Amino acid sequence: MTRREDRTSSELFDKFSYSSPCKEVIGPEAVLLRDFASAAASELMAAIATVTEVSPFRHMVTRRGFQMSVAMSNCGSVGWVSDRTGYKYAELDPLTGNSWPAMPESFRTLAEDAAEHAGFSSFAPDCCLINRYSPGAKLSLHQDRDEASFDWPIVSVSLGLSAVFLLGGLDRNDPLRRTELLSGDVVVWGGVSRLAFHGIESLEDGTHRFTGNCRINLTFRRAR
Ligand code: MD6
Ligand code: FE
Repeated sequence: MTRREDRTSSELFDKFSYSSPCKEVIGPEAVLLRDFASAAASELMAAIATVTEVSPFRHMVTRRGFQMSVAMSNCGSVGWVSDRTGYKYAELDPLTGNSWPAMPESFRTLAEDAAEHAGFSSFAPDCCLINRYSPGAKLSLHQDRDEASFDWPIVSVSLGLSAVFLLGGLDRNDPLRRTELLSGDVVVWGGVSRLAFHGIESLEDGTHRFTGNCRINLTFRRAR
């Protein structure tokens, strides 16, 4: 850890160059805001229940026909979906044939505040992908690259059971940094890390007061 006196003034003014108690740098322009969502967690859980009554969690299939271990839903003006034609953003929920539920205000406010806090101003997400991990579920190393522009950051909120987040570089073979994400933690990344490879290790068994035996992740993006 660099001592404050050791830093050059340009580093001090670089909003991404140093960690503070609640802001941990985990990569270039990638920060972990520990506990940022904890105060809102109950409200978020209630909103997740409301959204998923309308657009239920489901296991999507990949282009190759494999069923994903993570169950997913969405809210916002578009939703991220995967099927035998590939990955895309869709205005309608393929399961219900209706629009996705609107993004709850509690979701939007949290995502915009987190982005601002991390140094990305004016983030206006139009999609929130809701991921549900049961023990054994995982997300293989991937890039988030289905959005129209990579100029906007991604805000990722963890609730319930903890998980190990893997963050690499722009090349699939770059070394991975492992970070344990706990309930209430928020990861924000963009800029030079926007297309970094990342994933979630297989979820360990456990019980959490908010979610029971699962982890829920909210991933906010500007898709269009
Ligand atoms: C998850 N997150 O945390 C999966 N993508 O369950 C992601 O895939 C992700 O956390 C882009 C940016 C941040 C993320
Ligand atoms: Fe991702």
